[in-house]
Amino acid sequence: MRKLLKKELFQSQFEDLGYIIIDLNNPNIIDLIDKEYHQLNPDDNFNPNDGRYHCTFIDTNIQYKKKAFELFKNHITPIIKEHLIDYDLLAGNFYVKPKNACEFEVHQNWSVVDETKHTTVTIWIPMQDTNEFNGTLEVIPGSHKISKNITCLHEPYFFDKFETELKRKYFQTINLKKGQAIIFDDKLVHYSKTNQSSKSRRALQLIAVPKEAELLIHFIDKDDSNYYNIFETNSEFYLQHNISHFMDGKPPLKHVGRVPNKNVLYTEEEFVEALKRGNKFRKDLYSKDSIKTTDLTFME
Ligand SMILES: O=C(O)CCC(=O)C(=O)O
Ligand SMILES: [Fe+2]
Repeated sequence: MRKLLKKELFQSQFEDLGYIIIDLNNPNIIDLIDKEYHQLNPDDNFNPNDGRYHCTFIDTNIQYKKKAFELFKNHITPIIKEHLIDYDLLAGNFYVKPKNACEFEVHQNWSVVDETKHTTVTIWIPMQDTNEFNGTLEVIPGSHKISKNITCLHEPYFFDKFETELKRKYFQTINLKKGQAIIFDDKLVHYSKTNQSSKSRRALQLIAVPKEAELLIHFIDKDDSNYYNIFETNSEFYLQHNISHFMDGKPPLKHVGRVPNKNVLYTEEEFVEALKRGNKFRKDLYSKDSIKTTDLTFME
């Protein structure tokens, strides 16, 4: 896996922990984004009911999604350029948690490239100070390098058998000030708790991908769950669609490959062991030479 962060110290922190915390070079962008945010009109009004949260990708208003993406491109591209080596913005979301909105489930972000070759990252930027009380992000340091499961819609996570224990023992709360951001490996296990404050907790999530990576999305094959189907994507796909459009696992995209489903569920003991051996584990996982997508069916 190639180097991705320009600063040496950040690169080694990222490899070790799966995330880094940065101070924005220009903290005023949050106020600029805030102004533009108030001009946007998502169908759920940034305030879905039933204790849910707003996520741009899930919203049904395509015009809103396009405007939000323009805003992200304008304001976030300089941050990507400053910190990451040859990365592009793939997609962006506002995550707005109204007061009392529910917990965001423990998860890893979707696999949007061939993860045996490339690392993708999320840049998460809060629009106010965040802490445990208003539902900030919580992460498990080191958890980005211990599983080669493909992450996608409807598939179990490697930790599903012991999620309660996971929440009780292993998370670290990421308290951020307005003007700071976390950049994390999309394989890092993370979640956020209920917003118990009286205001909405607002944040931006930007997904950045290596320029050289082929952009993919994975779906379990509904006819044979021993396999994944792989489709080609691009930024436009995330603007034009939302999850409800491909519940059947058959998105309107070019089919580019099929790989065996080798996902495994760990026990808590295996998870603890894997965390301890994380560095070696990652080397073994990612030392294979590049494989073309069309060859993936033969992957061990
Ligand atoms: O904003 C949140 O609470 C969740 C964000 C998240 O899951 C992400 O940025 O990948
Ligand atoms: Fe996430």
